[in-house]
Amino acid sequence: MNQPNKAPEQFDAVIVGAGFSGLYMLRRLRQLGLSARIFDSADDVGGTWYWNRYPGARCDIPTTDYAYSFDPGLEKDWAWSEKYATQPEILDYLRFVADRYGLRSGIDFSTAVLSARWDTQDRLWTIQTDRGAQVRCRYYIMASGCLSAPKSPDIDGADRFAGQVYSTSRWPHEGADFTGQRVAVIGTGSSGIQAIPVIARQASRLTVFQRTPNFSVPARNGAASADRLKQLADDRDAYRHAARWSRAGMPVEPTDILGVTASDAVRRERFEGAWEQGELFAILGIFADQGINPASNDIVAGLIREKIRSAVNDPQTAEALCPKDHYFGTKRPCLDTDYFETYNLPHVQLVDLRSQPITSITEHGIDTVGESFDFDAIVYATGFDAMTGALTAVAVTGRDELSLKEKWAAGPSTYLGLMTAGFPNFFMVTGPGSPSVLSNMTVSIEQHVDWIAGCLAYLAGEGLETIEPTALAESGWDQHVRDCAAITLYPTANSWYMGANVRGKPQVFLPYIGGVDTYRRACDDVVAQGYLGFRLTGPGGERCRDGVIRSMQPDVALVLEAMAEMGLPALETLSVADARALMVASAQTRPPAPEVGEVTDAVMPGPGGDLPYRLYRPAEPEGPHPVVVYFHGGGWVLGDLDSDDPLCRDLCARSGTVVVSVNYRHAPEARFPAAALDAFAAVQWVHANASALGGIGGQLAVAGWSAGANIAAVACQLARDAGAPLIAGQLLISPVVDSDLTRPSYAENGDGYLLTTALMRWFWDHYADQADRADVRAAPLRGDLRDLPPACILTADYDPLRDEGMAYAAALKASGTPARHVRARGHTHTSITMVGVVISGAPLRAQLGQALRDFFPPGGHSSSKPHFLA
Ligand code: NA7
Repeated sequence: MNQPNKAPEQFDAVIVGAGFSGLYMLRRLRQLGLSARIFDSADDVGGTWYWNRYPGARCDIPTTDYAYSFDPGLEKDWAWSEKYATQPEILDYLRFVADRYGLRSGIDFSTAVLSARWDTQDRLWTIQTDRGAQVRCRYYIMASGCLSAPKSPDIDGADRFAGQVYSTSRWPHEGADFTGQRVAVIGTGSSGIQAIPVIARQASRLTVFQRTPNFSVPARNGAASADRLKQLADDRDAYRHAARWSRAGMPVEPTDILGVTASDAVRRERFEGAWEQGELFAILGIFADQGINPASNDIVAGLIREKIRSAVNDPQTAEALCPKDHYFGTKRPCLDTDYFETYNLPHVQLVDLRSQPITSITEHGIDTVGESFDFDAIVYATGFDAMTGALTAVAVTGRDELSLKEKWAAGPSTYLGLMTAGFPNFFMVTGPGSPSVLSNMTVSIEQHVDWIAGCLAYLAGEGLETIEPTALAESGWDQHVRDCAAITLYPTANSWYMGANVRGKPQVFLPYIGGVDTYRRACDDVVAQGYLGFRLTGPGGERCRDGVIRSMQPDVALVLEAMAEMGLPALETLSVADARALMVASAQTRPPAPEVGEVTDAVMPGPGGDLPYRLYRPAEPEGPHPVVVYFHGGGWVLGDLDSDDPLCRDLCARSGTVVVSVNYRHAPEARFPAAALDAFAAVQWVHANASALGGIGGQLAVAGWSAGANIAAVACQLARDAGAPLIAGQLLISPVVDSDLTRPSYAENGDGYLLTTALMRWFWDHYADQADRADVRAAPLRGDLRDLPPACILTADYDPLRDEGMAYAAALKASGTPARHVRARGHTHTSITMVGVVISGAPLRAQLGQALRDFFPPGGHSSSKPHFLA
């Protein structure tokens, strides 16, 4: 208890947790000359390795990599005995570290932090522990682990069982002897899968209660990989550097082989190689697309199921052990030693809770539907309230009485997974929104600790006292975390990554899946930009450079990076012929385009000669269909029927319309207004021949991308002026609608996003004389916008043409023409068209497909008012 009148002890920082994170944090703070104290409820160091002492407990990242790298001397003085060290060995290592750096003197063991409260006046945290002591600190750091708050098993009658009860995450220090006992294990995650084969060696009968079968790979434990040891011996620094800048915190070279396009032989060879290696990041990285493409994932999952079936003798048990309800990797896969083979032992039985659920736990054992079991011991391997459980277990109260639990009621919200708005000077090591559990934890921990230490050093150096993220920066990061997850298969699983294992927990994808390297770059960029998105205060005043660190869609950013690496010449520096050849060559590397019912090439008459066209007919519903006349992009200079083929297929499949893609005349051979006149002629011809094309008479819309959208918009104006044909709608994707290259979006996005200001100028120069550029057939924004077909206009954030597209939507509306604006958030001019490559474009293309459908009221003739505006 605090002595009356005795002021609470004060530190620069209080750290919760004496595991990998807390120990290194304490060392770093001491190096900065800051006073710091760790509180830990355990009576020794170790964190997760203190508590999880169940039989068979090991790390599932090779120990060469699952270790600190901050001190080469430490690495020299510690040698791991195995590829995957056991829990006792890892605990010994952490004890060794604590002693080596004299950290124990800074730790209060057997002391749990109950609450932490921010005092706005004093700019200090008040920490209350279960020992009665209160301490105050400037910085409050939760180094409490991602998987440290055990989840309640949530099973009826759990407190009635009279036998021995064990939990893998709170294993007794004296161990457990199951010799001759009838033992139940509930749960088949990593803990269960590691413990089951070991418990089976002692128990007289072992019954495993499995809710969800899990993918598991043989760990092939033994000596550490000779190759890795050699790499470390040869150049430790290079190895550690590569790990820090890798996707997952281990120096694994990512593949660019796609599962969907690889031959059977390559698939098998890569799979068997990873299976033999016995490492998680190997099996998770067999194909570049296995985490995002269901078909690719199915290949890996299918091969693992083959292995399970061949390991387990009883076909029914094997089938029950085969995971089929989630994509491989979307729940944490496991590494095991003889797990599946254990089910071949006569005294081991699997109970599949999906077909035989538990009704209750009884005094003697477990009752399931149709069967009762008696046990001497029950082992719960039921997992954790992951990532947020330990953080919200402490009553953290920030500014304005804001409680962390309340703030996160709908899911956690953080800036970089490091801090959260409303809680000044409150840091999380590997918090939600950081790579953490998807990475090699030790690498992520060191990065977070180093970032926090760097931040505190900066504050001290600048005479600042508080740091807190802004609401804008935080919501931007949350959005980025969601965007990264959305392009993967991960959110489809009922996993603890999603919070789905804890009843009532909001289901959001908790970790950052963009990669350790990408994440580290974001953290570094925040610092380099003067702590972008943070509000810093101190006696010297307040400073804040507000902003969002990442707002581009992650797959768009990857495409840009990949293209930059290819070092292709800028199109406008090439001759027209070479630019066209480059476009054709790059189209050849595209993934397979979506299937449609039928594709036919033909020609139609045009004002300057025949115009080639390609007709896409949907597989369903049965025709006739409404018809969409589509014009490809390419600045009136480039592009052809192939260039926009994937997009046409996609639009056709999504909208259920016949799409007629027309190859109009190109500049410089045929300059303005040839393309526009061809477009209008094509619309007239398709209208006149709709039935022969399998279309519904009178149900005609136009669509186009970029310069193709320019001539589509012009065709609508010409048709209106001519009084025919009646066009039901215009879908304009990132349209060119004006020749003014001075709008802000040109200044913001004119360089670096493929369509550049220089390229746009090159296009205009080839297409139209200066005098013609104000002509409404070149710049439809300058035309009369009344009585035009309803429009759907997509604009992309990172597009020089963004502002003119938005201006067109606004001007149409102002003129009484119905117009819907679709914002392609985080996209570039081209990314939306990259079907099968830029996955984040799919929901937008779904909106475009729906817009086309909406132009045509179901079962009726087109009216001037589309469905979505009715
Ligand atoms: P996990 O991976 O969350 O596994 C918990 C297991 O317990 C999992 O199979 C659960 O099935 C099962 N479970 C949880 N509650 C129940 C109930 N009520 N009834 C039956 N089965 C239940 O935790 P681990 O400790 O194994 O591993 C955690 C991480 O530690 C691991 O990923 C490594 O990173 C290290 P479910 O899948 O939810 O249906």
